[in-house]
Amino acid sequence: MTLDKFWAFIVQVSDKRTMAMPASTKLRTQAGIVGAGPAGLILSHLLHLEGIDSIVIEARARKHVEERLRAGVLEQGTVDLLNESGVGERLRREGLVHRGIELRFNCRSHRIDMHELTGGRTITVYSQHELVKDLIRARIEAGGQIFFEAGQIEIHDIASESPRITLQHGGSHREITCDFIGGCDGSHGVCRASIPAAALRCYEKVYAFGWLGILAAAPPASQELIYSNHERGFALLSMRTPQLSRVYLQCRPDEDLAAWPDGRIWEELQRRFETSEGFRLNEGPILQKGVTPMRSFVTEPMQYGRLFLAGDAAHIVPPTGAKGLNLAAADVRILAHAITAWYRSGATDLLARYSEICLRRVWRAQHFSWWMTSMLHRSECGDGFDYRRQLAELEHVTTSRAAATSLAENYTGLPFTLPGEQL
Ligand code: RFL
Ligand code: PHB
Repeated sequence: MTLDKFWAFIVQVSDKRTMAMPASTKLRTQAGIVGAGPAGLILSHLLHLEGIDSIVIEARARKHVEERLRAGVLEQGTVDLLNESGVGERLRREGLVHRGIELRFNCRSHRIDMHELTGGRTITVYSQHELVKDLIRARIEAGGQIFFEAGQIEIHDIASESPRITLQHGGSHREITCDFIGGCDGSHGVCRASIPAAALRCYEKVYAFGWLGILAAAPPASQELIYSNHERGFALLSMRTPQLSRVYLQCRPDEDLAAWPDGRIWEELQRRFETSEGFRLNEGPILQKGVTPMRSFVTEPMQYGRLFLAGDAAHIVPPTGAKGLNLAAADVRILAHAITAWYRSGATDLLARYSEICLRRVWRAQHFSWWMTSMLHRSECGDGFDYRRQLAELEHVTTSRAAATSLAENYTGLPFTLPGEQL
């Protein structure tokens, strides 16, 4: 082959390659954030307020994440964080502020006055998907970039100073180089799985039950949440608005929804909430139903190189303590402080302590969530010992001010900065 023919051949081959390859875009940002759930969106928002740019990459469509029915209870500290960072306008208008909860057992109701016991702390009931809508709108209005419906998301070089995220988006291949990656992609995402297994220790507890949850077009029969321990199993009355009840009942983790027509769900719920005074739930059309299995899970550490895990990507709690979203907010608040300190002064101290600081709160919430779960759910085996033990514990919590105060402090949320922590 002559030299001319050789070069013609090379050009032909490389042309074919270019045609076969999808268009590729290289992007650069300071923080690449995987996941547009509460953790990823709050992180992106907090960084933006500090003048730090980020790109959020989300596997699902915007409509999907804005309609996904999940948490409802926000701790005082989470509400304060959202208000102070300027995204609390609708939350203040539409959120339902609660000063207490009810514990129900032996067909009797006992109110825990959290507001009085904690010196004025409350919780706010506001749908997670409404919060997600508020955060997405705030990011987009501020010019933030969120790539919804991204595919083939992979992260690379996390042990280096320039980690990368590659993905498919809008028909083209994208490569995002950044200084930090926020791994906010929930419990089944790619981030945790990208850390070498030998660098992580995972702790897990799987429960023998789950929750069957419904959203019903029926005014909640109580203004406050009711956690009911019943011999037939646990049940929880919550709400989304004064017209919408959110109700859960303990079921098997693999419960078949087909076996639960609406009539059976209401009948079972009425039994589990019964009181000697004849309490009745308000019934109405069931708009959504689903089953959630329950587990406790913690990854240690929550960091590897320049990848920082936050929220459900790092830890899962059973929902009985209403802590998951609140932990996600607490994680990213610390991460935003740590990243900001690095850009301001090159300080690495907070980044290095990120895991340790978060994990103290995570394990506190793990204990509280496990404790609430074990006090309220029916255990399948045994001769009734567990049930008698639960009744003794509930009796104690509802008659001892010290025990009730402990529940109230944990439920409304411990202060964002735990003793000895300086941010
Ligand atoms: P999320 O909300 O799961 O968001 C992760 C996002 O990442 C996306 N994703 C990916 N994106 C890109 N690439 C990938 N490979 C990806 N894989 C996944 C997902 O589509 C998603 O958009 O995690 P985050 O942000 O850490 O937030 C955690 C909370 O969602 C969760 O802890 C709470 O919902 C837990 N939870 C509750 N928490 C509370 O604080 N208070 C409550 O009252 C409360 N109630 C609940 C709950 C969770 C429940 N279920 C359904 C598990 C009640 C229930 C029934
Ligand atoms: C909810 O409203 O979805 C909710 C409330 C309290 C919990 C869990 C979930 O403990």
